[in-house]
Amino acid sequence: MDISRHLLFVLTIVLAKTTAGKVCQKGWAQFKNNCYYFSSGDATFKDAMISCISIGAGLLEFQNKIEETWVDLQIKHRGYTKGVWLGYSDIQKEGRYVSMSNAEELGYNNWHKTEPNNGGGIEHCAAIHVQYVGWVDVHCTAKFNFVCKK
Ligand SMILES: [Ca+2]
Repeated sequence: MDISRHLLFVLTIVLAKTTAGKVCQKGWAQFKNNCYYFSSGDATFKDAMISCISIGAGLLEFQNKIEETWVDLQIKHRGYTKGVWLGYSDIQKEGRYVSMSNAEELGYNNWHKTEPNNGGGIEHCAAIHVQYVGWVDVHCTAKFNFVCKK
């Protein structure tokens, strides 16, 4: 293959990849440019985090309300009854919640009106509580469902 044909070939592949966008693997749901894995069982915050890392993803963190609304619809249909872990923790400094992915303070947040309240002085992990509107902080060894995002 001469050089111009070779370049055309490469360009075609690059274009095809860009225009096709991201396609999620089997077992993952897609929303815009991200893929989401919804757990079938529950786990502690640490085990949920490890599970997500082991499949090349991270615990769920939200960019905005639209994304949270989509996830909320998914978890309602999956019949999650307790909660869903979020990749946020204040274990380094009480009351300062940061993202597990970059240790930065949250941009978008949706805390329940009385949360985070560090109940009993032992709540350092964030979750969506299915029965509340908004997020709560809870004990990190609680067992919740989780969503991995990549
Ligand atoms: Ca709490």
